[in-house]
Amino acid sequence: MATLIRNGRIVTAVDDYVADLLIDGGRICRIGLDLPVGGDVTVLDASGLLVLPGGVDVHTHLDSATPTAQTIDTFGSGTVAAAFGGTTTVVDYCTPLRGQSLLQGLEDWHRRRESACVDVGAHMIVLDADAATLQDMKTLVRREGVSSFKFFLAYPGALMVDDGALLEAMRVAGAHGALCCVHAENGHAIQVLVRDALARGDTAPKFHALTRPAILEGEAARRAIDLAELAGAPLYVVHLSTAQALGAVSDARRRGQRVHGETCPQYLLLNAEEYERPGFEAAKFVMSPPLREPEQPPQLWRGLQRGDIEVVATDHCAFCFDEQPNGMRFSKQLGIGSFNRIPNGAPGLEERLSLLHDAAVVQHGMSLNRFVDVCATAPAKLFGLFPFKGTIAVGSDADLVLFDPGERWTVRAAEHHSRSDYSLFEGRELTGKVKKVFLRGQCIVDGARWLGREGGGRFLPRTESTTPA
Ligand code: DUC
Ligand code: ZN
Ligand code: ZN
Repeated sequence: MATLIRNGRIVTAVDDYVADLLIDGGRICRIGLDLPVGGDVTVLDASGLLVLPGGVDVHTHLDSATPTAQTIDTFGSGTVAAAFGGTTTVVDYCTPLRGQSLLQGLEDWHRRRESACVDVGAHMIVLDADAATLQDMKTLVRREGVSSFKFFLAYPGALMVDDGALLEAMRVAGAHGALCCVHAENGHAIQVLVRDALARGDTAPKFHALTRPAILEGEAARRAIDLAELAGAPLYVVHLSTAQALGAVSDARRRGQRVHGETCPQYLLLNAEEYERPGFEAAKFVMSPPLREPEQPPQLWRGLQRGDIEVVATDHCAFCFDEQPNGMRFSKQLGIGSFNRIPNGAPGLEERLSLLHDAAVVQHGMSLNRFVDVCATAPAKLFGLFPFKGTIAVGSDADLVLFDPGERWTVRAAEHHSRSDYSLFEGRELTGKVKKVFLRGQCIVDGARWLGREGGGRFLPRTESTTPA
């Protein structure tokens, strides 16, 4: 059944105009003024609403084992949250178990992602660089549609790769057109600071942040950038949270190196003052990198403004605060008495578009085009999904969001769709709300009503990045 969206204000990364849009067979098939309607077409009036491409969130950890706990959102629950927030494409990090091959890790990930309700792709986390791993990396790019890899410079003994392995794996990625993603924090140096803090009896959640200083993000980012240059590989630095790491990215870009920057709403909108909350409450904000001193977020805003930060993703890595009803395995309570056992991460998939619209467009004067770019188009291009995803054009997937730019609402965990029992942004008033969401032409969200289907999401095999240097 075809659908005609009438009179919406269509916004892409480059255009902003009022027109009608015809969806058929899951694709956008016509855009124009006063399009004629046949009898079998559902007509929807979108006057006063923005018509945006479905959001593309390229940084999530759904149903994933982390060094301290299991993330609480399954692909089912996490992608329902995504959909209600206007995100129709998720690229999730597949974490293989230690000792498991990358291909086996991907097979397990595919089993878990079957419940996805929006379209999903996978990045592969690489833990070492033995011959089998390097061979699997090539197979992943050529055969499995996994065209990006992530390396952790933090979490020694769990996820961290050493510099030699990083260089070797980056060489393979670079030679096969894959993008290298890096978590930039110096894991060994952090280990020393954590050991000293615990020895002093400094066990409260705020010591998580104090043992992961900004300088160690800057150091790791510079190191990763230098090694990527040596390896001839393009680099994408995830979740930038400091001027130090951003400076490394900006310097490299100025030299002409292919380095891209991502940040997340929490680093733009929150700061380390959250760690002063009483009792264990501060654990809600324990994530890596941590929230930073109040002088850092304005620097990230400047990085976003000048284009050195191209993507805003969520790093949705959700846990519960309370033990009940989902059990200790998913709970921040694991870290009572030792900050280094608090699961690292927080929910955020559902609020990204509205938070960014409110903070960037309404408060910081960002254009709607750039808003669409950082939330959908740039990530789709960088991660080999464009033009099927990330834009509104004839032939593109009909992943669309009808968005009311004037509606005010308040973030409440009690109303969100993640299985996490809290929100980093609880009580925040936002301007701009998702009204309807289409996934390949199917309306999956209509106001507060869920019309999607568990398993209705498809796997997205990805190609090389289409973003020029
Ligand atoms: N890094 C991430 O990218 N996500 C969750 C935790 C972490 O350290
Ligand atoms: Zn990370
Ligand atoms: Zn992450």
